This record gives sequence, structure tokens and C-alpha cells, in this order.
Amino acid sequence: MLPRNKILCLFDVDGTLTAPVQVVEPDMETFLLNEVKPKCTVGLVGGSDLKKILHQMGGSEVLKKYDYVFSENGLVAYKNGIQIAKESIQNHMGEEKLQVFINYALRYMSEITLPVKRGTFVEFRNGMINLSPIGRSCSQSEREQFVEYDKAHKIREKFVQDLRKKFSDMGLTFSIGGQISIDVFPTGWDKTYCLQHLEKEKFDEIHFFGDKTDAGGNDHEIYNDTRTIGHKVTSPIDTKKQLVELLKL
Ligand code: M1P
Repeated sequence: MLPRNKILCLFDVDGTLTAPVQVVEPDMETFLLNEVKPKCTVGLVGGSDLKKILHQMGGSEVLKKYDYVFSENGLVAYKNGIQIAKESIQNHMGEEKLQVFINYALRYMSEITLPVKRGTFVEFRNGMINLSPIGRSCSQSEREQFVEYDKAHKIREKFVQDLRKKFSDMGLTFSIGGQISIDVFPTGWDKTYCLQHLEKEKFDEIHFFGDKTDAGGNDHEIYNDTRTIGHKVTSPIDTKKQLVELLKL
């Protein structure tokens, strides 16, 4: 067995350590901290922002309990409770390019006619821009109506095709994730982004555990990355079972 500082177990949060959008179970937390952590370095990597990861994993003490905490796929990175990196889309793209992009997207959306249109067509987040032709402030029933309209008229599909053509040289990825919007982020800002923060640590093995490892899932890239040994899990119980086998607990 490798010494603790040579082996890293890196965990997706949602669906891997916790049930989807739930808080970690106390016995899972005890298992991670009392059985797994003495055997290997432990890191968390989630697509959500830090606030949500801390909430799901047990509060602000999480930053000190785990060796690494990577929120927003590692755009915000902590090691032993200390922030070691912070990146944002405006810093990466620069204001000028950002405005060219946002202005174009708003112009495009202003020319679409839908059954209803509401507000917040552009939501600016730390690591991505979320574009919604109906507007994020729509009601639940308006959201559901848009889902059906979009299926029939391919509003988002056509929008993505147009954006890909128009901004082919901007190094951006356009993804239809949810129901009413498109996520736009710099190519490579998936979970593999966090691996750059680990390079100088020279781990012999980095084991990644995640549940959304299939193509299109947000664990896919890091699970298949040559720098990691990927473990596909189906639930927190399965994660625990696989750890017991891997670490011979
Ligand atoms: O399911 C993930 C997506 O959830 C929301 O999408 P929508 O509001 O379109 O249903 C957004 O938060 C989006 O960014 C995210 O990918």
C-alpha cells in the first residue's frame, strides 16, 4: 500500500458522497474522516459553488476536514483550509470579448418569438454564462411550457449551433444542460480543471470516484483522464463498498 501522501482519493459530491442534492449522511462522513483519510489524501470536487458544497458536506469546517476542496470544478480551490486558486470567466475572457459575446447573445434572443418571455436572459456566474431564451424568472408552468415548445421548435439547439459557428475561435463550450437554458464556459473547465492544482504534489495514484461518468455526464472527462484512475459508482453506499476494497479497510 502506498503512503498516505502518495495516493489521492478524489470524490464527486452529488450522487457519489451524498444522495442527489442531499446532505452527507453522518456515517458516510465518519467513514471518510476516520477510515479513509488516515490511509490516503482526500479531496472533494463538485460543479456547484462553494456554499452548496459546504452545505452538502457539513458546513464551513469541511475546508479543514478534507485535504482538498474544489468547488466549481476547481475554479475555487482550497488545500488544508487555505485558498490556493480562484479563477473566473471575466478574468479568463476579459471584459471586451465578454461584452461582444453577451451583446450578440442578447441580440439573438431578442429576435426569437416564444409563447411567453420573461426576464433574466443572461445569468452571469463565476465560471459560466447561462443563457435562457425564455428568461430564468419564468414560473414553473411557463418553464414546462417552454420545454415542450423547445422540443418542437429546437430553439436552444439552433441557438447553440449559431453560437458555435459565430464564436468558433473563442475556446468556448456550449452545453444544453437543463430545461430552459444553455451553459457557456471555457473549454476544459470541466472537472479535469482541478487536476492542475495537484500537479506539483506528485501523487503516484489519483483515484476519482463519480456517478455521472457516461458521455454527457459531468464526471465523464475526469473519469477518462489519463491522470486519474476512474471509479464509476452508483450511490454513496457503492462508493463506500469500492473504497473498502481499494484501501483494504
Ligand atoms: O441540470 C443542470 C442545469 O440546471 C439549470 O438549467 P435550467 O434552468 O435550464 O433547467 C441551470 O442551473 C444550468 O446551468 C445547469 O446546467
